[in-house]
Order: sequence, then C-alpha cells, then structure tokens
Amino acid sequence: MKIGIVCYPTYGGSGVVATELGLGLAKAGHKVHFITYKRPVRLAPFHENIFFHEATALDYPLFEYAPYETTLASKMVDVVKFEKLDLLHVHYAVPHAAVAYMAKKILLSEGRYVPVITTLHGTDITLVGNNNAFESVVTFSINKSDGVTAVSESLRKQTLDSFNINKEIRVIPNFVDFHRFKKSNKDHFKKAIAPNGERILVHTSNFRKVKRVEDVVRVFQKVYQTIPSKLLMIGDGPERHKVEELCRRIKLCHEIRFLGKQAAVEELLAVSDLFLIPSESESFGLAALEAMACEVPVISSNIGGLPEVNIHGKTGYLSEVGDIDSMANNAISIIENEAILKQFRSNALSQAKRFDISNILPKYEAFYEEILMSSVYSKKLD
Ligand code: GMT
Repeated sequence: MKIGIVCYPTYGGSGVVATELGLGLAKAGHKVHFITYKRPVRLAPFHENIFFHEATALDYPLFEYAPYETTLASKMVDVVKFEKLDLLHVHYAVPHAAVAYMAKKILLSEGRYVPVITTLHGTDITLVGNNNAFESVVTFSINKSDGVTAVSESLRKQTLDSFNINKEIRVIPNFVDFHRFKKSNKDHFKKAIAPNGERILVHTSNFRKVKRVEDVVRVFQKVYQTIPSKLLMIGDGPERHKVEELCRRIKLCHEIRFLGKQAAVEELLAVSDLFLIPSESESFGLAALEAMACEVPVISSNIGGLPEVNIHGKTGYLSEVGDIDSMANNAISIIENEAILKQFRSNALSQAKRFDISNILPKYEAFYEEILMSSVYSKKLD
C-alpha cells in the first residue's frame, strides 16, 4: 500500500506513535509518505520506503496567524495525486481530520477518491477537541472520516460520550518496539546516577499541567524519607520551572536530576526501578508502556486509559488523581523488597508484550484493507 501519514512531528505521544507506525509499515513493505511541517523526531534512520514531504505555513505580513491548514491541505492533495497514495492516515483530530476532509473534497472534485483514517490520541478529544472553539469541526470531521481509531477503550468511550458521533470507533491500542525498548545492561550508568545503590525513580513527559509533575516530586519526597533514592525527570515543558522551584524549596535538588528531552530514553529506563505517571488525564500512557517494556513497574493515577496499561497490584499500582500518600506508599511497597520488585518487573514485561508492535501493526494493516474495500464498494461521495 501507499500510505500518507499526517501528524505532529514533535516529541508528543501522537507524533511518536504516528512515526513508529510509519516506520513499522515501511519495514513491512509499504510505501509511507509523511506529510508534516518538519521531519518527525523519531524519523531519524533512512529507509527506502519512507518519504517525507514538508508542509510549512506560508509567512506573509498580512497574516497574524499563518494559515497552516491551507498549505497542509494543498500538500496532501499534491502528494496523493503525484505519489498515487491509497489512503491518508491522520493522527490527532485537531486540525488534521478537518484538513484531510478538505483535501478529500478537492481530490473528489477532480474525480479522485482517497479514504481518510483518523486516529484519536487523547488531548485532541479530552482537552482541545471538546472546547467550544473546536467542537463542531471535530465532530464533523470525525463523522466524515472513512475510518476512525482510538488508542484505548477509555478514549473511545469518552469520544462517544462527549461528541455526537455516528461512526464506529475502532480501538487499536498504542504499541512498543522491543528492538528498542528493552532492559539492557547499563550498570556503569546506574553507578553514576546512584553511586550508593539508591533506587532510581523516573518520570518522562512534556511537563504540561495535565501531567501533574509536582505530584511526581511530592511522591518522591515521601519515598525518599523511607528509602534512599534518586529521581530522574526526563522531558521539558511549561511546568518545568515551577517544579524545579519546588525541588529547591523542599531541598531535594541534589537527589533530583532534570535531564531535559532525551533521544535515548530507553537507556535511562534500563537503569530505573519505578516509573511515576500521576496525570489527571491520560488516554493511554505510552510513556508508561515504554517503561514497562524495559521492566520498570508503574505508579500511576487511575484515570483514562491507564488501567488498560498498568494492572493494579501486578505491573504497578493505580491511585486516585492527586492521592500522593497512596502513590508513595504503593511505590515503597514495591521497591523496599528486592523479591517483590523482581516480580513486578517481570509482570510489567509480560503485560507490555501484549502491546508489542508485531501484534498491533497487523491490526492497522487489516483496518486499512477494510476501509479500502468498503470505499471501493460504496463509491463514496462525501
Ligand atoms: O501526553 C501528551 O500530552 C501528548 C499527547 C499527544 O497527543 O501527543 O499524548 C496523547 O497521545 C499519546 C499517544 O497516543 C497517549 O499515549 C497519551 O496518553 C495522550 N496524552 C493524554 O491523553 C494526556
């Protein structure tokens, strides 16, 4: 198949999933055309089946807000026509599903039909899409997609509850590539971070409000009172400054390291004992899955899709959002005992294997086939 993938090319989860999916499809023999405003961060290696088309917003003095959607739609039309794409797969509803609808209509006016699949990732529904400013366009463009997927059962339900949707939403969960995310021996690295054998707790995110990064530090503070430990903070974002201030106030700077955005997260996960993700909204929690693939148990909130990934009492523990005591006690109960930690590590790995890319990629391929077949038979006009 020749597949066009539209996504945000940044560090965010939706862009990561879209890029890893594209790489997986390319390895499986499909021709994959990324259409984004810059090369996606995880699209580093060259692959003969991967193509990249840049759709940058045109700057002009008249525009206070450069019309990215217009240049993206034109680029989609261009690539579909000249590369003879079979379908477009857009990730993150806002604005990609609406832009794809525009591209589809333009192509239709020229007698060319291209099916559009939209994958919902989370904040496009939970924080952005259901805002009044977007709601009608999001509802319309989901309903006009030829196929819609959501990354968890929870997100599927939340979409149906919040929008007037008349389309089936197929759940195809996020996935992890075990070639990259696996526990490797990085003992030298562990010694540098925790020279006295301290436990290593880790958090990775985009440091947005929704991640409740301060809770990570508060949980760590309680764990630290009982168990010698270190905290690694990976990523960057708007809350980072505030959280660094908190570390100073509670005088734990020497035990907490802010590492910023890291390309090789798996190397840090390889030396970690516990992953913290106390988010107040999380459609799936890809970062938790990647930690589990590296045999790191998870302390999380019980929100959104997290219970579909982190199994309470097996791969880690789930607590109410903001319940720092519960999260800290659960964390201590895992890392205070080597045998218990070992068991949780092994359970985390088994659960992560359910989301191995080799199990999930065929689900996307089958969905593509299904949508292509149904669009051939039903000669769609809208
Ligand atoms: O976590 C973020 O804020 C980034 C966001 C995104 O869309 O880039 O992540 C969402 O999509 C990921 C991939 O499907 C999911 O694993 C994350 O749970 C989801 N984030 C939220 O729902 C907050």
